Amino acid sequence: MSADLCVLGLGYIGLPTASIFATRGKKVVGVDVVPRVVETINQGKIHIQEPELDVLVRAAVHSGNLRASLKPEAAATFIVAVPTPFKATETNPKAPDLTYVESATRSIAPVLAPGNLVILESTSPVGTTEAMRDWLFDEVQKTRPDELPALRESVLFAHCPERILPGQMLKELVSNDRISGGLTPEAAEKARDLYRLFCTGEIFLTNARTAEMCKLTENASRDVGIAFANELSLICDRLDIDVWELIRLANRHPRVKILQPGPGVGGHCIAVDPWFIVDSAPELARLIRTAREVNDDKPHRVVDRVKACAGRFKQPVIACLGLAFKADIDDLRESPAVDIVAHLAQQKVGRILAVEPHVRALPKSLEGKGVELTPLDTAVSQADIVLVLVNHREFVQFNRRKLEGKAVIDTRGLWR
Ligand code: SAJ
Repeated sequence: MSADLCVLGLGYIGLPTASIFATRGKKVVGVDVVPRVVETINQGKIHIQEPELDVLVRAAVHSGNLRASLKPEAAATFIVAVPTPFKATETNPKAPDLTYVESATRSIAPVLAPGNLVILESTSPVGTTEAMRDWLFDEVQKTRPDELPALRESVLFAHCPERILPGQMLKELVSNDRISGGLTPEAAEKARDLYRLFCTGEIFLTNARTAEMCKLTENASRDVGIAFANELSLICDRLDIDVWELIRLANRHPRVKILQPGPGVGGHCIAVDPWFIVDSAPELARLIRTAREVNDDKPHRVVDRVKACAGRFKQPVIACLGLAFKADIDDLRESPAVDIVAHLAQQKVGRILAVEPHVRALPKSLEGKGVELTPLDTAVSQADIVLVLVNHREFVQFNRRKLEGKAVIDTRGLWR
């Protein structure tokens, strides 16, 4: 008997999605191209970190409803949740890379059956759901041409982007509103009915292109907001104004809600997705592009500031508080904090003590550079300069008296 669902890509989105469907009674086959991932999940374990995900995956696998595999299997619905990074091309250094979506989509062709629903969850440039349909039917044409008319007639396509916040994924997976954008109204409705199984938020119907743009717009909007705050922080440094106090006061206006400055924008979404809009309409997306540039520039500004401060000491010891891309998570990938520490080490600005309570070892990019992973108290007591890069709870609660006599560069406004 074929499965109810086949989920392609068992990463941060695919794995929780596959697991939650399985715990709600759907027969799910999860597909990943990495054998280690498949083996780990089949043992009821996880290869990524997210609060409570281990419990959910264990329950899903032990119920017998979730099984991982290296190849897609026949199912009523296929959900594609693979990465959509960017790549440099001749004309665009930040062009979307749809290689994974294309190969996952083509891999469905041998098991595709009439009436199937194919859903794209990956954050994608406008037009990707249509491209997905074309790739899939192109593959069918090459391998099962006789069956193409029946499949063309009946297979449905929709885009239902995820919106979950790393660190709160399982809660948001259930409670967030969703968008279901179909290539046809019937596809949008069918996808909505499927997600209703676990989604307690509202599910809004639209077309696929609007759904694609909506997801990109959400992250671009946050990026532009953060860029505004980051730009303010630079202006305030120049004008000798405390940016945190400024924002707190400005936000007392009933219609102003400024976000918080930081050392830059990390993570796998906000620093990537706005480029998909820029790529689609380069001459129109001026503000969105500039926001990206402002946020990408921020880590360099932090490094310059530390260098200027370090010049005051003979052999400066710099305690760098936090490596994660944001507070209270252990995810160090695409983290501006890691970049800043790497630059400081590379430029030999001083002895670098990195404090990251959420990890046991330094990431590969910092190995062999003389960076020392150090407990918070030790690092601060030895430091001339304390550089705050992440607002982890442990740092917020730190006894500020221990900072006396130290130069503090606080990119997160932690101790205001
Ligand atoms: N940041 C600031 N200042 C702020 C807010 C965030 O500097 O005021 C920084 C964070 O420190 C971090 C980066 O921005 O480095 C991104 O963090 P985030 O919490 O804003 O977002 P992500 O990347 O963890 O998750 C985002 C979310 N999108 C929105 O809030 C619009 C999430 O809902 C999406 O599902 C996710 O992207 C995604 O997968 O696209």
